Amino acid sequence: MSEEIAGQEAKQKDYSASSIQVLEGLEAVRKRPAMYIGDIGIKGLHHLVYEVTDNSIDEALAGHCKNIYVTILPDNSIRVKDDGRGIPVDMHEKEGRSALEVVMTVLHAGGKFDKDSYKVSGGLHGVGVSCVNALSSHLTVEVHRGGKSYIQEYSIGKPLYPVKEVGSSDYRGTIVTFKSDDTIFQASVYSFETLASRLRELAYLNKGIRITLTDERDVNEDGSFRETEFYSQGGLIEFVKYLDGSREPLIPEPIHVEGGRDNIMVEVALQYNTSYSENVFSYVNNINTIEGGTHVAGFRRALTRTFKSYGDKNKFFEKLKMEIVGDDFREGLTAIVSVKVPEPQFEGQTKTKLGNSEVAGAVEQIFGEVLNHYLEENPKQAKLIFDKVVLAATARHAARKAREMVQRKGAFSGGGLPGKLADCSSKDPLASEIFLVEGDSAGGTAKQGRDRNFQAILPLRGKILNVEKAMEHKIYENEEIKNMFTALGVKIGTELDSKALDLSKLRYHKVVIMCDADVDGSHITTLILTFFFRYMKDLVEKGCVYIAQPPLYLVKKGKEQEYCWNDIQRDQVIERLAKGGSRDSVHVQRYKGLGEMNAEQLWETTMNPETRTLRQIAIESAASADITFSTLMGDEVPPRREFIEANAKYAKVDA
Ligand code: 0RA
Repeated sequence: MSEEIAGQEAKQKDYSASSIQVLEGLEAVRKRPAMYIGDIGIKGLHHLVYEVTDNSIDEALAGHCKNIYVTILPDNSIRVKDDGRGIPVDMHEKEGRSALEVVMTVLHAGGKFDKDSYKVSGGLHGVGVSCVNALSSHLTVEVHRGGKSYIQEYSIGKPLYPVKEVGSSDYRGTIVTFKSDDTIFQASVYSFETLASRLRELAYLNKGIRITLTDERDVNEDGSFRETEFYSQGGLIEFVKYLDGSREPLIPEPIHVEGGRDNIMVEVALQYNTSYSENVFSYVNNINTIEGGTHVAGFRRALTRTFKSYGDKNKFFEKLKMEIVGDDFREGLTAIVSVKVPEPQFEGQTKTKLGNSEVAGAVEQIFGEVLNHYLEENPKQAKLIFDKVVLAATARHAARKAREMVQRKGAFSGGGLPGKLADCSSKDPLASEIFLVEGDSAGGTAKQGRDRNFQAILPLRGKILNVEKAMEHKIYENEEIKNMFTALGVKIGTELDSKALDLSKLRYHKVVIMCDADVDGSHITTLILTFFFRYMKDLVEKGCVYIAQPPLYLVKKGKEQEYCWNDIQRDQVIERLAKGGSRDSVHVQRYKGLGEMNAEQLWETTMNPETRTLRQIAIESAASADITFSTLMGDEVPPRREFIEANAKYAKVDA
């Protein structure tokens, strides 16, 4: 490989030496792609787009770019175009080749030319565009700069020719087009929704940037493409309003803070709503820090301290019989904490927890001052918030008692397992699975069909409680929910944090929701998922929650029969079994419920690890998951209708 490159540009003295290094770098990326972009599945695939977009966002944050266009091309190539300054194309002295080529082929070379601005954005892995290049079967970069345009193409990261000038141009900017390498990625098809939700988030986090997403795979009747534009002038204020779109606000406008200290930029927006859930989303350099960190700690500290001292001073807590705690100030709170930090230190299991200690103080001071000012200036709003806080403290007391009841029962009554649970014989959680089954009758079939060595069955009675609308103590009093807690061996709440989850005694590492393949079944699945998302989020984040996929049809002709999971499959099988003859001899059975299958069929199609398909539940974005659940399961009807209408067109055929 080294000879190839050396021959190409022998006139540059250092060219071959630096190129060998480059190739080794890119080779490392191709050998261990997961180390650089997280994984080689659907997530990693989308990550490629974020890596490229982040460069354009950086250019925008430096004040040189206003528009970013992301396009999914018909063959699932991606084009990212911006109107920034264009990547420099002049000779890079040390490397002996064009700066553009260096940016595109050297690991971490991205921001090195511009010492004045630090790279603020950067996907989770922040590896830069050269990684995307290494993982693309083909990539083209086009630069429009100084009245001229330049181009270079690459195959799996290797330049096909030196950067060439291709003509004059009155445009200014960079265009990167790439096709992911099918020999590396397990997936190649992009999801419009997934890209849209990240780009929407980026638009809110970086106000003033216009981001357009176009899907050329999806042509409208008039010949135009499916397209959405994301632009936010209000930034986090609008983000909070968007997140709370289906909740009833407590105060008329979100509280908003923007400031900086020691090179750290801090922005916070928060709103209180009439619900009971806490939704604090945090970002560092546009990365969603799901594990929190010092910025969140600073925010919480300022919130508790400022509210507590204002409440004491104004005698809001006098009639309260219990001590007020931090939790009480966060019920019905939706907040976004976004910081931009020059050298972020990421810690934690998923490297999404900010470690920089100096950030805590910066956030605490900047946010605390503004919050205090807000309370002093807006006594009416302050009163609304404090009435809610006092209620929250009272309810917390009730919830804690209810929660302790569940856990005491779990710990002391003969192993504490629910009577309805048909447990498996294995005691190894890693090897064990539990099926949460809709209804006693399907539960019975599943009990007969299962492999009792490692599969447990817990039948759930009909529609479980909608936790999105219920107060916390009601949730711990609900029979089906109590059963889930005790069967799973999951404890919730500690002295310090009422929502903390203890998974150390988790009894099954696969939790499979198995409901009928009809409207009611989907509703029940959604109710159960809402419960897991709000009360056992860690379990979902660990990838332990799955949805079973029972077949929709059995197509039969004589002795031949085949199960089908969607209409397209069904039609193909009918065609095949009819063998060119009449389709009337072919018999199609539509399964509406699990109950229509016998134990053997249920095992064979839905439960047997050798033949079944499970859908693993992953949280792509905490913010968009929150929107989905609050809109679908919350109180307000109009946003729900809008959501369903907007998504109906794109719902899967087999959903
Ligand atoms: C470094 C320096 C300069 C521009 C960029 C990077 C740049 C990179 C990307 C990646 C995607 N779009 C981009 N746009 C710009 C320019 C420095 C100068 O012109 O003085």
